[in-house]
Amino acid sequence: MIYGDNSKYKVEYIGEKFSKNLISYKAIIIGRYGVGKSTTLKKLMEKEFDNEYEPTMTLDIKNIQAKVNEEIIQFSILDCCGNEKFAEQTTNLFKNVSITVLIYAINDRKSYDDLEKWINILKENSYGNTIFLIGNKNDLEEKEREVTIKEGEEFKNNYDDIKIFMETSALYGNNMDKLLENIAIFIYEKDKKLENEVDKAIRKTITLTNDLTKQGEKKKKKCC
Ligand SMILES: Nc1nc2c(ncn2[C@@H]2O[C@H](COP(=O)(O)OP(=O)(O)O)[C@@H](O)[C@H]2O)c(=O)[nH]1
Ligand SMILES: [Mg+2]
Repeated sequence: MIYGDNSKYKVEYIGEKFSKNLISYKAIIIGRYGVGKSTTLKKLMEKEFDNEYEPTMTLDIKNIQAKVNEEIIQFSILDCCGNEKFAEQTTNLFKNVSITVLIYAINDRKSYDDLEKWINILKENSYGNTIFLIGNKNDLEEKEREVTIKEGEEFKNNYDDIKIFMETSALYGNNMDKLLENIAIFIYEKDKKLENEVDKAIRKTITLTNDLTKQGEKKKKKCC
């Protein structure tokens, strides 16, 4: 889907794992409070990795490895706080992010109206970041809907940085496999582009995931 046809990719999930010898790419989940960020991460992990998930009040980070076309890739997914103030204060979170999963809820107009604000925060604090736009809670009845699919598509079409738009239900799992697959494929393609070995070596030393884990533990900032 991300490159028109995902059938040329074979994606297998290895599981929750971190290896120092692989570049770790970073994905972050953001959006207004209550849109389903934590539920999305929970469902992604449950669905593909059969994990026990314990929700946490602090920043949640999952390190994931997958094989795409027989090549092992590694990425972390961060469940961030749905509060712009928190996001502004912790702008380090957005540094070196490869993918932002920006979520609104289809029954929450405010969460859709807030999207531009989030994009501005991202633009100010990250570079080369690709956005996957998600309209969550599409299991709800039509009468509860406050944002149409067309509006989601239109928003996506207005921003070059947004590569994907899809509606999901984190509660029931609709499109969760597609979301994870697209993250893995995007990371695989990005990894392939990093052909310059020097560039790779520099990036390896960044070991963002470690830094962030430490940071999260130190600060014990509360997440919404
Ligand atoms: N109907 C429906 N409810 C959802 C969905 N995803 C999350 N929720 C509910 O929305 C509320 C907020 O979800 P949560 O993941 O905590 O939102 P967060 O603040 O963005 O992390 C919870 O009561 C969830 O059960 C969904 O896809 N459909
Ligand atoms: Mg949450």
